[in-house]
Amino acid sequence: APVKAAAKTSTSATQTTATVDKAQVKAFKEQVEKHLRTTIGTSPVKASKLAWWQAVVATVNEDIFGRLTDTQQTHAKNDTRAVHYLSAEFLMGRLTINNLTNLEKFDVAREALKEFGLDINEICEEEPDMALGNGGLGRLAACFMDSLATCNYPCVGYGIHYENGLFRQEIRAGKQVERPDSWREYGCPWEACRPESVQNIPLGGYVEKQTAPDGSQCSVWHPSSMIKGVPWDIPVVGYRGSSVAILRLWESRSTEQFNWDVFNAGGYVDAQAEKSLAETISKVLYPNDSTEAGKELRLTQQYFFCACSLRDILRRYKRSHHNDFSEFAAKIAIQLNDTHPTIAIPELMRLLIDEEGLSYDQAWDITSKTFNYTNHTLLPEALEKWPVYIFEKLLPRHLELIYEINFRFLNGPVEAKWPGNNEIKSRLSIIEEGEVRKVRMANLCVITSEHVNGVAKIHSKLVKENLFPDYAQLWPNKFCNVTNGVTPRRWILSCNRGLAELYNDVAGKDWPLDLDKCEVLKKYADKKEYQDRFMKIKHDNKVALAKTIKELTGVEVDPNAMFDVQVKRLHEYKRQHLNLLYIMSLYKSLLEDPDQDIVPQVFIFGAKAAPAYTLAKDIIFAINAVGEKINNDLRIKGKLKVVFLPNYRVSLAEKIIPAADISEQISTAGYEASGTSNMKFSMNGALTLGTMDGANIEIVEQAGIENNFIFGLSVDEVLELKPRYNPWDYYNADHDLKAVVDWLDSDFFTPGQPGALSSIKTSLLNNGDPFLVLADFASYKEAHQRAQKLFKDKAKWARAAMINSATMGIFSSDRSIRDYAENIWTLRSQIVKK
Ligand code: T68
Repeated sequence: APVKAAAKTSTSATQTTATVDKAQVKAFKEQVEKHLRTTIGTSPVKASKLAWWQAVVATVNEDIFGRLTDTQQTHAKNDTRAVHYLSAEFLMGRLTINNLTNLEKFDVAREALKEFGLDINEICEEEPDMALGNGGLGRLAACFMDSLATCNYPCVGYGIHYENGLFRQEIRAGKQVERPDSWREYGCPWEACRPESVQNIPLGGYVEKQTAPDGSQCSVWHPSSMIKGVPWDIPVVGYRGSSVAILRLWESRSTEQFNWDVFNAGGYVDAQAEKSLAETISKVLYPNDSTEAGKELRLTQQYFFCACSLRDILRRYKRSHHNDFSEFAAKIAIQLNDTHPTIAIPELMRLLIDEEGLSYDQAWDITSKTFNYTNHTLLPEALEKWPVYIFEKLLPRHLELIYEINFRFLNGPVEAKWPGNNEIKSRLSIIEEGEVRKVRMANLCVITSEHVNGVAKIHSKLVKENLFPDYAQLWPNKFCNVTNGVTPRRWILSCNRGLAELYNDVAGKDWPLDLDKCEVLKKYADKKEYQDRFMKIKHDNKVALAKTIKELTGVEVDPNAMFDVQVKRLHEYKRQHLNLLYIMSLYKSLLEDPDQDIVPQVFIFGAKAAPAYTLAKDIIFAINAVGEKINNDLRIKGKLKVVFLPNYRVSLAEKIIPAADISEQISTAGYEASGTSNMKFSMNGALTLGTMDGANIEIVEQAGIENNFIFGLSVDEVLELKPRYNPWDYYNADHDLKAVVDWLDSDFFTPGQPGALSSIKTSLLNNGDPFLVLADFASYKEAHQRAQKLFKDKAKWARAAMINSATMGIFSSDRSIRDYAENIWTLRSQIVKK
């Protein structure tokens, strides 16, 4: 529908009062109108909001593509070393506000649209989220692209152009329902197709052994099919337009060979059917976070995007170095974002040996200097292992190379260090023996990579000491840490304009490039005037979120209440059910004494569960059922509300995080590799209520343990307790805990459906409570009491919130990227010439 002129300007939290240059506004306006007419084919009177958004993007793109060319010419001219970030996931979210912000055009665009009678925030709501990732790992890759561009590092991000990103979550009768997410149903105006860089990727078939005239053996792969990889480029603009990085995502298509040469029998109609097989490869993102599905299609996806990316890298390298590979490792660094792109290792070996004619030793020398691997989890169920039979079917030549790598490793360095020790050999082997033989992808990564890093100090220590202890003995210097970070451009500047203005005032305008500058706010943390301003910003954000909550759930919440937030994927180790048990106990105590003086609280959840993860889905249902009951219970006089916001995603996080008072980071110690929302919350002035896990430890190191609410068992205590843990002991010893756990078994929250929440109780008692929820319950409750007490003292709370926000400098992803560049990639930044 056309947008009515003079649309009301919303009182969104992203509003600023900065004055903007009139000439720039005029020029932007003219460009938008020009694009509306000549690119989109409509006019200001009849344009829909979608059309306006498209015209804005077209306007911004004019700016971006010029800078992209400058960037690429600079890098080509200098023949720079570059990093290639391989990731099966990039959770980019929306790009418009971020690109405008990075080009310092947001205020101009806002004013220009206002003159058309439009509200920029409403227009930008038209943009679908680019949700090509599950959670933290995918979002980290997106923040890293922003920092790579901002810090001017030559780079390319490589991934998969999924037709459907992570499912859209609907909540029906309290339950999660998954719906497809077609993020580019009407086209994505940011991306550019690059037909000149299409790749053909072989798959399947068999390997033939041939004897060369000199008597040496070689392998010839006869693939059974060919898939076409079509690249789509998404430019990522650095802050203040520094350089433009490219995210190149591969879409699978069928090739002529695929249809006719190989599957020759069928004729036209059959060939069309075959087409769908090739096109299935990039159809959908696997919605499993932290579990490994082991499906053939998933390995095909991994291989497909790695093979396309490596060919792309080789093509570019050969443009300046022809067939001389001696400089390859000096010019190319490849970072593997978890084990998902591991297949790139044997693929590079294969390309160098089979296609470029290098010897095995030459190929290995290059390959082992090129790759680095980042580990994101210690959970055993997430460590990828592929059955050998799947490799035999899809990638027989790669399997052969993996065997060769393994043979040389076990008989070389392992035999030298532990002569004749078969037990160690079987532990370190890439191949897991057993009924079904499997390829352990993490082992292949560690053996090949120059560096292996974890994503927070504690996690990196556990990677080295508990996950790969034997490898660490062999190569102690291979293991290192790079603590995660998040981009302050998206996670403060774009999503919290009020706070951004405060930092502009106290820290100058360069803080988005040097987040350490924000530390000056500490100086003002005791000053009432600044406390008031800080808390007014928070309050405005809470008012805006309350409006969103009302729109999305119908639940009315009071912005003066304490907003307690847990948003992240649903997983037992993240312990949303610990939070739920606490809410139930609070509710119980309010029912017992409705007049007690507690701080009014709103508990806010957002979480998607993997579609096959039944218990996770049961926990979502339980949160909704308990919330429904509590929100409608007049006896407690609105002192407690529980909301579950459906379809948690990047764009929703941008509304939630700036409005949080409490950030729930309550994983069982040792299980959350790092966490990254914990950093975003702190930056935006929330206090962490959390365990000593992942990056929480480093957050309180910066912000002070006294300014957060730390509880629960430590990593060492968990490791010590786990083998002798009995949840019944805790259940029987704590009346309150027993009462709430038993409550799950009644039909109090699910009238007429007794047992609807029992699976949670079963997991906690009969299935051993694998994540020690009951063991941490009492300590968790006590931490909440501390939080309540502090919240009542407005000045003290404001001070703690300000100190948290002010001390998050090291969690800028610019710092992470510089760590990678200096310690792992040995990469230098390049100033782009115009
Ligand atoms: C997350 N991992 C970690 N995995 O859980 C989190 N897994 O602690 C960390 O902060 C973050 O990575 C960034 O380092 C994930 O998000 C996945 O999404 C995933 C996806 C597919 C398969 C396995």
